Amino acid sequence: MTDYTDHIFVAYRRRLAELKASTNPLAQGLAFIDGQYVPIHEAKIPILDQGFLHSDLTYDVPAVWDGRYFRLDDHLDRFEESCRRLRLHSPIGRAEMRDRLVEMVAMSGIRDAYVMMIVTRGLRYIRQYAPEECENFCYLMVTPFLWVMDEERQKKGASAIIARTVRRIPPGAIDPQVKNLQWGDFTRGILEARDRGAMYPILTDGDTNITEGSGFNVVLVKDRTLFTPRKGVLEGVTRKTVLELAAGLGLKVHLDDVPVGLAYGCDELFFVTTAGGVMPISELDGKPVGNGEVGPITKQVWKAYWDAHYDPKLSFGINYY
Ligand code: PDG
Repeated sequence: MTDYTDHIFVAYRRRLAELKASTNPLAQGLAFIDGQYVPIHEAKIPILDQGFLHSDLTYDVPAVWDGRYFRLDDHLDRFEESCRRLRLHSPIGRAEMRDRLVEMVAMSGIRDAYVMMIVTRGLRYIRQYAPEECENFCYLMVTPFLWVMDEERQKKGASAIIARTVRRIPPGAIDPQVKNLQWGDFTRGILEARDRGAMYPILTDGDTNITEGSGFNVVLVKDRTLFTPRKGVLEGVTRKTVLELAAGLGLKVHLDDVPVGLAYGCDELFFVTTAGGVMPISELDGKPVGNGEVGPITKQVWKAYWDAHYDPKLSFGINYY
């Protein structure tokens, strides 16, 4: 029986099998640290880096799909803006970073990659913390593609909860538009989800609106309209892609506050992230979303999203060695 995801997953599984059989020593990934390329499993960070000691860093994650970089410049734009807001200065400039990110994928031979760029505050002794005095560090990383939701769950839809033991950290404390790894709230949300027999948490803003979940934006579908929060969330590139595709699918977009009550009454619900694409949710707080199956709009969006990876306006091919 064919499934709406098959045209993507069948070819992906073939490429994954080729990667597993590869004799390239970088096929499991590589990192760029302190001017050197190293195989991913040998890559280490210095313990005095404030990125580790204070989570004083920002990062971004673009992906490569079927040998093509997807929206790399959008990720670099967001990354530059995140660095600016935190007053971080990458020791390598944008053009060099871009070239290295392409080169690293080509060196690894990885056709479907999860790519990470991180700028940290840099080295400083434990309590002698003066952010303005640090020389910032840059780390780049390429690994095989990661799925926040596995194939089986993408076909059937997964379970989620709206967390009630934790809220999303407020923008006045940590700005969610700056991509960060301060996952304290998300981790509590994931633990609550497990306690309640579900996979994924959605966090609220503590004021009856939905924000986002542990590494993804949230989109609700009601009456052929996509609802997703305007503020208090990372402005995801996947979400941007989905919202751009919406008009072509005959869908309206509502970018504003999204009250929790709307989630309980929505027709369909899905999450979006680079590391997994469009992720259908079929159960919320123990009850079916819609009829409990992956809905028709989610399926259309899923297909349009993956097809967009071959659009030359959004992606470019990598010349592998
Ligand atoms: N919101 C948060 C908090 C995120 O971390 C991410 C991406 C998104 C939204 C979606 O943004 P975009 O569409 O630009 O990818 N997070 C992924 C997954 C992290 C994980 O480990 O689960 C990432 O950083 O790779």
